[in-house]
Amino acid sequence: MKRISILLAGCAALSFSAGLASAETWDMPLAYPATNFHSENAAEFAQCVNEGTDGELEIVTHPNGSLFSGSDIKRAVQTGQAPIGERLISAHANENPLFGIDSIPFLATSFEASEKLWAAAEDKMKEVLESQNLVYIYAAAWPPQGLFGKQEFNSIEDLQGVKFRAYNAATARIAELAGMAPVQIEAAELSQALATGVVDSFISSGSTGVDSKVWESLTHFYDVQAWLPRNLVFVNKSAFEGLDEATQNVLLECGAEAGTRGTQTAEQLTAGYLEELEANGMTVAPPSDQLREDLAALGETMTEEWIASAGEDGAAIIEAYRAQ
Ligand code: PCA
Repeated sequence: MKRISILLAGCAALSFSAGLASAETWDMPLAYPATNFHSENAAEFAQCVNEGTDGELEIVTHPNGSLFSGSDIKRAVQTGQAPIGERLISAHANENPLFGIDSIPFLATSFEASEKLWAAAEDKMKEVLESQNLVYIYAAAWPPQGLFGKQEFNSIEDLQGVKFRAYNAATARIAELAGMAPVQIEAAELSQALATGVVDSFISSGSTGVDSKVWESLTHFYDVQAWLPRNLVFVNKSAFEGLDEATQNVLLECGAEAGTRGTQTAEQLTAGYLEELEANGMTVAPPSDQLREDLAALGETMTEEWIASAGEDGAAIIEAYRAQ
């Protein structure tokens, strides 16, 4: 009896491994909620890959930091714990200043400018990622970044002492320069941090404002349009190299489409997010001249700091961007 069950178990194991050899499933951690446009775009990308490979490579997205928290996604993909993932790349500017190129205040403030900046930076970005065991698949922009709060901010003076949520080195540096106390918080924890008073201000897009229903805690949104950060999708290099060429090409082609589609969607949705903030009772306004001037001065300081930290490669990208 015992022998028979061992034999049966052996057969089951054999047929199971034969199935796996022909089709693979990749879990794809995402940091933002399922209904966020980046997450929806990633799901569409996954479907494109599933269809393009006739189900040979199935990508399953896991939104809202459910598989890995946002801050752990990049490392998870680098080390092969996850084969593919999406991450706000500027959150890793401490590893390489190049990752922060999309978050230099007031360097590229429109979708058009953001596309130009990215075009100037993309090759170098691919190179740096490759040196970290990652293959670049696509990047998509967030809507322009504005300032959220629960009081009027008419100048940088009004920011003094405010508890400020940061999501990368640039937002932490802004806090520091403006005399605020920065706390690093992932978007998935933002509502809670606002509700419990851990923070009461932050810089982000209307998209994240809506995702986090910030009107439950905050009252003001200043449409500063400071920069347009990007989410990047990358694959573990060994996982990528383990695929046949046709499958690699499907990933890259679906990725190219997803990058274009993601940024276009961000642009189409930008105004609607601000309307939604307003419809939920928030004051949505452009910054006062004084606040704009104060933030612009801070942006100049940070641009200089970035160029100094990013060396020749950084300077070359800025030059190429400005020459376009
Ligand atoms: N939302 C993300 C990053 C940029 C954005 O608009 C966030 O706040 O975490």
